[in-house]
Amino acid sequence: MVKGRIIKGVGGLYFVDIGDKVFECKARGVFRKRKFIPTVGDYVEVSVIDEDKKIGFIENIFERKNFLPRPRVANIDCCIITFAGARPNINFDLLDRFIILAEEKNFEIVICINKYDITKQDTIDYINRIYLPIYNVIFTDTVNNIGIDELKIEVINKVSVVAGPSGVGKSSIINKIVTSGVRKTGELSRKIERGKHTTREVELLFAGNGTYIVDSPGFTAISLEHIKPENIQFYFKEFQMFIGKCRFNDCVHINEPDCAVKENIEINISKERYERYKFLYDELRRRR
Ligand SMILES: Nc1nc2c(ncn2[C@@H]2O[C@H](COP(=O)(O)OP(=O)(O)OP(=O)(O)O)[C@@H](O)[C@H]2O)c(=O)[nH]1
Ligand SMILES: [Mg+2]
Ligand SMILES: [Zn+2]
Repeated sequence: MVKGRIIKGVGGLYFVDIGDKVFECKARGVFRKRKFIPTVGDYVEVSVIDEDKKIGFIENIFERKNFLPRPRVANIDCCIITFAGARPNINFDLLDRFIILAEEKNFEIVICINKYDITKQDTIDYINRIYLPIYNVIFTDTVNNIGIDELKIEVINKVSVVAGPSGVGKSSIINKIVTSGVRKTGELSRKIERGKHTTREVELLFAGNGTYIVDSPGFTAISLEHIKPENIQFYFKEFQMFIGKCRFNDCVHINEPDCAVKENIEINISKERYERYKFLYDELRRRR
């Protein structure tokens, strides 16, 4: 038996990277019987059927540390939340929703603001004021290769998923990072992708030893309905050092008196992020 990692799955066939080569494997029937679907990113044990033809069977799947249903990937380390500084303009409500989802999954987070070449100074200042104190923010420009080296350093030895709205340059960035497999970019590829009804194939793209990148389709909306309104506070990173310091143990930091979170607005917590917290809390409460 050899250990490896599923990097791609196509119609019941799994490509397993075992270090120096890639084996084509089928999964043992037991997985089907248990309705357990091997997933890109899974660490597996493979029994070799043919060493030369590189064919084997997946015998065992190791426990996952996390799982993302769309794109379907297991064992993600890092999420590169990607937006464009312009064209399309940043929707900050959507950005915060991406952040909340990534925080909920416990992914490491990098905020990537692409199209730096056409980004207005006002937008740069806003992001630097609101997000730079709490997250790792990297400005990139795939036309002039700005910020790409910085991003490469962040992803070394990790599996990183690049997520964000459509047209922000996710595939363009990935093409600068990966060493194999060119991603489709631009308008044409988007049309093709939209027109297809089949599930888009997910793949761990190789970007150097132990380093993999996963592309994803553009998300225009993010649902947070599975999160209880009173839990949304735990996914606002800058609130965490004040939670537990309010007068009431179950404080949700909206109307309660002596609230440590509210007392820190415009000191350690930006008004803009707090307002978006309130908006999301209200929205999730109304839906219950
Ligand atoms: N000005 C500018 N344009 C860019 C930059 N990066 C990408 N683009 C352009 O933005 C458009 C969209 O790029 P893609 O890489 O396809 O975007 P995507 O996020 O993968 O889009 P989807 O696959 O639809 O989700 C293309 O026309 C790119 O040429 C950049 O840094 N600056
Ligand atoms: Mg793309
Ligand atoms: Zn409070």
